[in-house]
Amino acid sequence: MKITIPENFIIGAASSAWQTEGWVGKKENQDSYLDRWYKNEKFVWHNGYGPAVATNFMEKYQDDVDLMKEIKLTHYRTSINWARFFTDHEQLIVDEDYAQHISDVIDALLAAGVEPMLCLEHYEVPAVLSDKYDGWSSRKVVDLYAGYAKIAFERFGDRVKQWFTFNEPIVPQTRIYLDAMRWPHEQNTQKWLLWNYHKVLASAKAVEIYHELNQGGRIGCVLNPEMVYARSSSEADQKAAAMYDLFFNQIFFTPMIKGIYPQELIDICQAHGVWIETAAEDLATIKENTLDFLGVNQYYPKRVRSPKYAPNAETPFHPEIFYDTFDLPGKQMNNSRGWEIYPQVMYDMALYLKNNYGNIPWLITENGMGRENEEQYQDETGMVQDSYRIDFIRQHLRYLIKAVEEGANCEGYMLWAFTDCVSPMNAFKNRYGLVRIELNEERTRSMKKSGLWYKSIIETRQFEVADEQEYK
Ligand code: BGP
Repeated sequence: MKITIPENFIIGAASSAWQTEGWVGKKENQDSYLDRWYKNEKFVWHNGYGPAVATNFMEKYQDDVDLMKEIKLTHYRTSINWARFFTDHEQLIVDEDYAQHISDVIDALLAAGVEPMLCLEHYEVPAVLSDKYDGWSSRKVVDLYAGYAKIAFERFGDRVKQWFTFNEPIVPQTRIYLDAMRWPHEQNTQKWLLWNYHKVLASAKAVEIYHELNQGGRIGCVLNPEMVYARSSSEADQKAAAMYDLFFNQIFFTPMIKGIYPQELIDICQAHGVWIETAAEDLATIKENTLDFLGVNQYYPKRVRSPKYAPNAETPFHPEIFYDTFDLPGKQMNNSRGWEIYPQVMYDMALYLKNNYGNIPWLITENGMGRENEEQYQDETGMVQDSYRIDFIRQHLRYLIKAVEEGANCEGYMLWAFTDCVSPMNAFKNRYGLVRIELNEERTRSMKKSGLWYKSIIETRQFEVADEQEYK
């Protein structure tokens, strides 16, 4: 079947600063939280690769921009590395070398006909602020972030018209404080809520500042809601899905889009003694500064059932007392990443936003397929014949476009990622790019088959898709 891409629907690609840049030119006090984690627990990073070299985008960005031009890419999202943007993170003294790099990247993109979209934080919180203030535990960090946002808008807002306050703001504290699986291994549900809240507040402050500057663009936030599916229609399973949605989706959607916190969330957290103190003035900032648009990272469905066992009273409160993860028999898998493949998430998420959040304008800011050992698919010319990635994109795009045809306000699809890049812990294990990166000293780039296919859909605004797809 032939699918036509709607007019003005963006077909873009994404990445982030810390996952590409590398440390060339990085100064002593410019570690981000990620850099610090890499230094402290290198053994958890696949084969020892990490942010230190990454793809060496600092020195090689023009190569990437040339390849973007070659496939006629029109939009590219990356982030500013907050930790590298200042030489003094409290006095807000800008690192002019790094700021010049960002400016050069923006100019190079624009010269190639690629619109830059910038995110202010893709987990790059400065480690000096983690040390001194315990990161997002502190209200002070919210104000420092707001100061940073203002300077970034002032410096680059003339050329950058689409901004994001955060990428997946729920993720670090969920891994660190809710699930305690990352350094520094502290389980603390209340701190998880505090970090969530401070990021919502920081985002609202950035929105406020951006609007005051009146630069003629728009500002959103990249969230990673999980489309939740209950195992069955039973009341208990439905409740499990609703609770998961409340604790992991509504917790950001509702304050950022509607300006308020869901009362049910507050009530449950209060009943379990983990709710946080909130100042009336800050709640007013959240209320008055909702997002202009939304970025949605969407990779896989979340399937839940009602819990099999009663909670252990000695275990600290965790929302998982309301659900167990459900393993659907026969599901299709991306075994490299361990994620289920279910392209209908695109359609279902689009309708969820339409029905629950006033059909706010949004776009897919990430979706993609990380695959291990891609060298086995290199042909005699060295090109990776990644047909599985093309099939994956086709099916996801098809469901997204179906939702657009039914009135969803989705403005585009941005693939993760333009080039292969570093993942937290998995490093270069799973490759996501349209462009392959060799792990040699030069970090040589080469176009994959999917890159050429992407070019063809950008040019023709059409693609073929099979009714059924198996992902091999
Ligand atoms: C998203 C992140 C990206 C990227 C992607 C792929 O959650 O925003 O930074 O890493 O996931 O996931 P992973 O790298 O864990 O395979």
